[in-house]
Amino acid sequence: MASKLETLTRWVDEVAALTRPARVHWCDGSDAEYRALVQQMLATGDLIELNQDTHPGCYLHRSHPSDVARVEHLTFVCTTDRENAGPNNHWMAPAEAHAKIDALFDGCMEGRTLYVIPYCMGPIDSPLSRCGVEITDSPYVVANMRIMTRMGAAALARIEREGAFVRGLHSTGELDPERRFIMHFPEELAIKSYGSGYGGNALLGKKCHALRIASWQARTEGWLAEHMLIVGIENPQGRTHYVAAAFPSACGKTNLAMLIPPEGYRRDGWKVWTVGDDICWMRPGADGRLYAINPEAGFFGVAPGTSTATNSNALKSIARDTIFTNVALTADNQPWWEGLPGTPAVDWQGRPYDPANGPAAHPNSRFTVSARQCPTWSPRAEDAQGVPISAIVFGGRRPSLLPLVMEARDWAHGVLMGATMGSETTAAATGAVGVLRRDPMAMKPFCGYHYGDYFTHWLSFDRPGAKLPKVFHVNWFRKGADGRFLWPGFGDNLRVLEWMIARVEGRARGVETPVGILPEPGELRVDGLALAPGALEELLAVDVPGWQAELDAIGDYLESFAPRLPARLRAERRRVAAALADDE
Ligand code: GTP
Ligand code: SPV
Ligand code: MN
Repeated sequence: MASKLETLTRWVDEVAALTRPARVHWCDGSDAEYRALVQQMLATGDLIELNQDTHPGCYLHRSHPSDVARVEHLTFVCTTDRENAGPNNHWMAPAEAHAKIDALFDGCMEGRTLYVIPYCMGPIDSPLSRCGVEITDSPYVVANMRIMTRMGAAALARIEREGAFVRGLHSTGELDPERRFIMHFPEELAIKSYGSGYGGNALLGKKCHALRIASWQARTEGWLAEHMLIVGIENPQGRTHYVAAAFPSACGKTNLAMLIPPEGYRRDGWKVWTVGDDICWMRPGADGRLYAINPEAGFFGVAPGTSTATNSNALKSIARDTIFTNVALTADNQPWWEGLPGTPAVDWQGRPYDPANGPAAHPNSRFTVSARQCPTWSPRAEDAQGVPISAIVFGGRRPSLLPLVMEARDWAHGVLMGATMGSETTAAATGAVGVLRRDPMAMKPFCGYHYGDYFTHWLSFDRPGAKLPKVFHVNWFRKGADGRFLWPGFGDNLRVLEWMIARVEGRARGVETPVGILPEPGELRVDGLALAPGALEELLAVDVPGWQAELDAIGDYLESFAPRLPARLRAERRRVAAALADDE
């Protein structure tokens, strides 16, 4: 019988025959390999050295100006049966997709190095982890994958043991937006990405594997692959609850995962532990609870807005050994973005800074850093069995209507809350910014199959013996009449998490409303908080006519997934609508 690695070497040979690189390099994941790659990229200009006195081991990468975000309109899920991709995905027949993209790969690596990157998503010894191999011609991708995944020899050994791995093929190509595709073949556990060097399009372990392909695998194997942060909240008595939260791209996952408790809470002994900031894989344990791992080993975080005031943990994490992408520079070559003190000298495209050209840093500029550099990195973040989840939180940017926090009455109601969440779009994907769109479970760009089947899968976790987390919906982005945020957000979000934990432990009563359970007046700790007069009342109000209109919109949206919409979800929406009608 052929060795399990022979399958891999045969695939590498096939890809090399198609792409015709000058060299093939198998990545071992060592420090020496990383240093050599950095030196090579400094020589070619792919990386620019930052001020090594203030930022040792830090470099800047400037992407092509047309290649700065995920491209959802060029992202395809290629299933044999079109229905299985669902109305939530762009679809192409597998044979057509392979033909189209293989034509682009033909000879595309001539004169370049083909890198083979074996990687493991999740702790190397965890039964929840899954492996993949990315082939790429981009040294920038290799360097980022080294930070974001467990890459190299250990992953290769696991692949040799298990045999199974996700195949990802990537080439930067000509960076021509007309010749750019991100294609997924869930039935083949394969990904092909051409024409972009940007994060979610090119670091295939991240969104392509750990969400689109993994969500498909998770459905067949009985687990969940979600666009969620994982954070541990330790109370003054030393008890830690783990919370998983799904917010759409650029809506606050990294910030919540690294939250700094407000002064009063710090004094009392509250602590926050970071387990993950973007992706969460969960499955039921023997005790019926959901256990979660972070499949990633690093953070690919949004730079703008990161400051001592908002996220000093992130700022401390990125003080050394970090790759910055599309940020601006100060006169003494330090990385800079909107939200930091000081002034930029050079913008993200390398031009002398001129406010007439827009922000100095690209709004979707990013940092790539090892999770181990985070001061609040959880001692349990690499537990093979994962951490037990006490609460699941959904949320998005909703300038109106959605209260600061509400709790679902049960799992089905929670699934409805997640399935109908919406958010204003952000710079994390190309296209208009600030438009409300529905983004179920923050997975609209990432669910690798039909949303109707996905909702059914979520509902299926409610079964005998299950001890499911409580489900909440939050909104840090409510605005007042003056257009300003009503809630200070960031560290103060712990006040809302404390209430959730009190609910989980049965210590807070809450008040039942037709749309969910809200904090009773006085249950939310607001000492030391400077809120505008009336802001708290507004944040916790239930606007019945507004909700009736929302429920109508939700109904129309859910029906877009008929005939695969689970009846249970339709019934749940009707129940909430009826409760609202009774309330009038
Ligand atoms: P992705 O990496 O794209 O998935 O994003 P993310 O969900 O991790 O978002 P992140 O935490 O990086 O935050 C994105 C933006 O939202 C930043 O500009 C933050 O400053 C801002 N933000 C985060 N949390 C809050 C909050 O509680 N209130 C307000 N007003 N803004 C916030
Ligand atoms: C997101 O857009 O949700 C990100 C960045 O986390 S990317 O890796 O591009 O998906
Ligand atoms: Mn994300």
